[in-house]
Amino acid sequence: MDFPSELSRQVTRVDRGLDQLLPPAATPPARLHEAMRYSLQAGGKRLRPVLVLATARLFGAKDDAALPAAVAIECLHTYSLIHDDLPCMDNDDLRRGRPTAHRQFDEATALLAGDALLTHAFALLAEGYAAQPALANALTRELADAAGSRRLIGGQMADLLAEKKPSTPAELEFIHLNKTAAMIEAALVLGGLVGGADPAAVAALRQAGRHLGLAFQIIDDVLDATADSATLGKTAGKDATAGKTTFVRLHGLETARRLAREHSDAALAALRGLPGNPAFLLALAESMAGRSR
Ligand code: GRG
Repeated sequence: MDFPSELSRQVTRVDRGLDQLLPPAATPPARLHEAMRYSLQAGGKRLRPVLVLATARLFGAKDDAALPAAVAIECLHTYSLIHDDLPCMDNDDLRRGRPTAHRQFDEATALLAGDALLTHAFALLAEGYAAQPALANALTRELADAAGSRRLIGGQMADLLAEKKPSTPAELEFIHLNKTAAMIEAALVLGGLVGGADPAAVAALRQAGRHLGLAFQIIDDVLDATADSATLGKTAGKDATAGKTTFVRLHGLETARRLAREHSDAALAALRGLPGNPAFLLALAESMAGRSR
């Protein structure tokens, strides 16, 4: 398998799906729909939707069966980035190499574009899987759990509270498991559910997602401390400026890199236990561990 060309093929499928499954930019009110597309089409790495497609395919899903779920998770992820960048949270000017949504439009439009993307994610699941109500229900529950107050939103709340006082290692793990790993875990599980994975395989996907998510976040901390804003497409060095506790701050760069490696090895081990040929998923997990942006 030629990983770079396969990855670029999958990213193109996601980009096409995003274009097809989002309301056209001219839909009234056009300013809102333009803002939704502006943030979505700014060109993120598309890791979560590609994980959905690759996992669904591993379990034998037909081409495009997983596309609504893949687009849904990217909509949800993008809403979380738009809201995270708002002045009331991270107050950031740069995202995906472009001005953040509230800089490009205005704060209210950015807030509403985020709200609309979050809502649209669930509409996509309801509409895309209407012919399979049990699957639609399972996908909705999975995404709602991952995005809800105990996971993504809870992780974000804990992260904001952590700006006020140093976090313990356990608090930091709570933040990362929920703010970051929840969506990566959900991507693998959504793909598995679309492909009809059995409960044991879903549990293995969850395990892989948890470790992959932790590795991803530790690498994010390392990159925040070592890379520049142009490479990252977002403001670098923010954690240090905010005085935030990170893996790098708690453990130092060397140990953070080792922990990232350990989590990504654990993710790879869980993926290797899956049926079929997970070569693309393994290569994708490896590339997430070795990423530079
Ligand atoms: C506002 C509910 C709410 C949640 C915000 C996404 C998020 C939670 C905060 C952004 C800051 C951050 C470091 C989150 C951890 C997850 C993470 C590394 C997100 C960025 O994901 P990438 O690198 O981004 O996959 P692209 O742009 O490539 O999609």
